[in-house]
Amino acid sequence: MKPKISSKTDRYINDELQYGAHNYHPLPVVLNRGEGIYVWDVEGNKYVDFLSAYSAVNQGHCHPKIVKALKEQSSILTLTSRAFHNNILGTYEKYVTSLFGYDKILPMNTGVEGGETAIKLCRKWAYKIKGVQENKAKIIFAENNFWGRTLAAVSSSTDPSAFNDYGPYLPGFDIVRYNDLKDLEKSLEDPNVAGFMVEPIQGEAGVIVPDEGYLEKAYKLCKSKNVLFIADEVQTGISRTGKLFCCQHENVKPDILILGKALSGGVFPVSAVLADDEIMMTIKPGEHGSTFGGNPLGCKVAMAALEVAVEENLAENSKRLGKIFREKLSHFAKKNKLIKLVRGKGLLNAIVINDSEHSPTAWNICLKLRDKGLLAKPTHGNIIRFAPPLVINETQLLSSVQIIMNTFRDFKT
Ligand code: IF1
Repeated sequence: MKPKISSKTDRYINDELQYGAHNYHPLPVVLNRGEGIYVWDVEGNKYVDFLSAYSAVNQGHCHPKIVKALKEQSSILTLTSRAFHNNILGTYEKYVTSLFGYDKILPMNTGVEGGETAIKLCRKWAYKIKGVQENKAKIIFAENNFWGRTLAAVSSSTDPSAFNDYGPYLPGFDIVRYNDLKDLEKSLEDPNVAGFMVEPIQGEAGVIVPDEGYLEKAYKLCKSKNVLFIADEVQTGISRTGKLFCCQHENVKPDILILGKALSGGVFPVSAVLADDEIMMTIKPGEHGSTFGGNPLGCKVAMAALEVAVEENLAENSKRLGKIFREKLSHFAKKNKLIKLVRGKGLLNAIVINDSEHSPTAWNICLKLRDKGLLAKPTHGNIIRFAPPLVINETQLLSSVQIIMNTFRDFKT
């Protein structure tokens, strides 16, 4: 059934077009409410959210426990800055470092600030501990990486739409092919290499899952050259792929772990960098930080969000239902020529469409999915990411899979 679209939807969209920067091209739907796996638009249409704000609402929209933490703390103390201590930060730091198994945490706000912090830590460690010559530290990234929109992030990008017209770029970055240990080994021969920063599964690139053992072997190669293994788990972390964080699938403990998005359940911008003392203590007082980093409100929200992930066994649910999702759709793909393949881990999955990456097919399929009550969005061109909140149950997943199959079955290119 086609959703009701009225002048109300158009009015909201037109206001954004008139008064807002045009730095996005959203699906034409105007949401005004979210609860659990569902969102509603201004016309009253209900949708199951299969994007989860790019894996930020793993705990479901407006999770009562997280909202309660936000409401309570917001009327007590929201922000002190780090000029003073507060009664929440240390408790939060103790909880998170114990949960993830690290000596220390450096609290930030957005995922990209987490990436920036990791790079600064890695460079500082290279000069102070590894003994790399000042300003010579190199950091390796994987082709098709995505870790945000800052100048450092776009300086390491291989996607012209991310870096075009934003030069001059930050030096000291090297690129290797993802999931290619030979390429990494060659790049690691440079004695100035300080770190290798990589997503355990490449999200924006189209949910690219590396070969079994890649992360562990990459980690060992880095250790053999005294290079830090930095895992960007902003999108794959917090139970999304079936473990608390994705590197755990291969028993890899990253030297630096970057978290964001669902660290706060999508309620408040909270990110974090975790590392052990040898690395973390290279940054001295006054050498890094941010106004909101470690604010009591964000810390309370993040503790509630992590407790939800643990108490509601979101990783187990993600692992079990993700398997069902891929099995059902891979079977369906055998008799639907529009689907090239289905891939993913846990409830981070994608369907690769049998069409050029410049074709509008993926976008048009997402419009049809919207008409059938499911929201998803293409990553690059011909790939549609499917990442529902991890609180989804089997019945809801199966009915969502049915919507996806019906949409592909009925789609006319
Ligand atoms: C947008 C993409 C996803 C991330 C990883 C760090 C960050 C992200 C692995 C930075 C952020 C977001 C950014 C958002 C859309 C979304 C996205 F499409 F852009 F690429 F998820 F795949 N590491 N990803 O995925 O975190 O600073 O945004 O909090 O910029 O449009 P952030």
